[in-house]
Amino acid sequence: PRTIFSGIQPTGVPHLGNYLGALRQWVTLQDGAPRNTSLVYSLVDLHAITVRQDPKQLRQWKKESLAMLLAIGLDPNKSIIFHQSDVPAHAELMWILSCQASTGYLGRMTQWKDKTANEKDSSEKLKLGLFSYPVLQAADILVHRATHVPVGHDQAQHLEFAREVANGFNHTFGRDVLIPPETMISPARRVMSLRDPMAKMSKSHPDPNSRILLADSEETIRRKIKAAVTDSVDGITYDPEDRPGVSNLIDILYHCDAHPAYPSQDELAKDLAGLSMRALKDRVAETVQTTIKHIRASYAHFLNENDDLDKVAAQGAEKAAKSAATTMKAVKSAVGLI
Ligand code: AQP
Repeated sequence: PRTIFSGIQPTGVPHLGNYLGALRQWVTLQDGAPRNTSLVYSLVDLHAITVRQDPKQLRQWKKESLAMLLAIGLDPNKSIIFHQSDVPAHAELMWILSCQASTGYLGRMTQWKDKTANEKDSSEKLKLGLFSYPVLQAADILVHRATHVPVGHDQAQHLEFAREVANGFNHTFGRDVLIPPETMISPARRVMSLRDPMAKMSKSHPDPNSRILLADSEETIRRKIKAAVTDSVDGITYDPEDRPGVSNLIDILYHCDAHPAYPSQDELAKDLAGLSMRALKDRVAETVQTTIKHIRASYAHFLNENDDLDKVAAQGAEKAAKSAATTMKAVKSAVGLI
């Protein structure tokens, strides 16, 4: 049997990078799943609080993110959809795994190093939760005995850590309690920021024009893509190294098509070679609009269905708690807690 697990932080309406890099794959996996597959998708609110959040804002974001998971096509009858903090086993397993995890390994995580490099103030301000973020992520995955984890490329290192933790635990306690999961990276590995094409598109970047949200209006999509940073070289070519802005737009165009009509971005770029930058941007905006317009409409509908959202969350939490309980029993027994 296969178990798919993945998560997204409820820190704002998901963007095009989240969609092409992860969420679209969640839906494809759900819709094409053979009978013996379980699908578990979490809004990882405990991860969201590793940086300071405004409580009112966080509550609103949790609701919006849940509405968005339904809008993209996740079906609560086929997938378990739940808020991470509703299932205490995640945090409980995290503690047990923390007692196994090496601080040296955690300190080498790129995300930690990036975030600490940006933190201009003293390390007094850096929180333990941010450091141990990958341990919680490992617990999320392992507690549901996930065999496959669909994520964007930025999570590959954390997944490697999760495998290491699972193998380490099994080795220490001499039995195969935890399952080392396989990483599934989507073809759209890394959608870049529209304002800084060397950085990934992210929810937390201070400039809202750096990302396209799945709820953006057609006009907003056009405006943001028009303002995307490119270059002044004549003609269109695909060259991520030297022309990151243009190449990101080509990547977006290429990956918006779930079954790309071209064998590679290079081939697509050859067909676009004669276009002006403006014409390329118009074409990208049009394609993005076509890709997300149904999601936007569906999102507006689900956002107003408060009772339905509460019901989905409650049912999801109940199923997720059941899925986690089996693992917790085996883990506690292995460690000697029961
Ligand atoms: N730019 C991206 N391209 C491809 N995949 C991406 N993912 C995120 N950004 C890109 C994938 O989306 C899933 C959810 O990730 P997240 O909740 O961490 O989203 P985020 O936008 O990365 O959020 P933040 O707030 O900006 O977080 P930080 O600052 O931690 O990056 C994951 O599968 C991720 O790979």
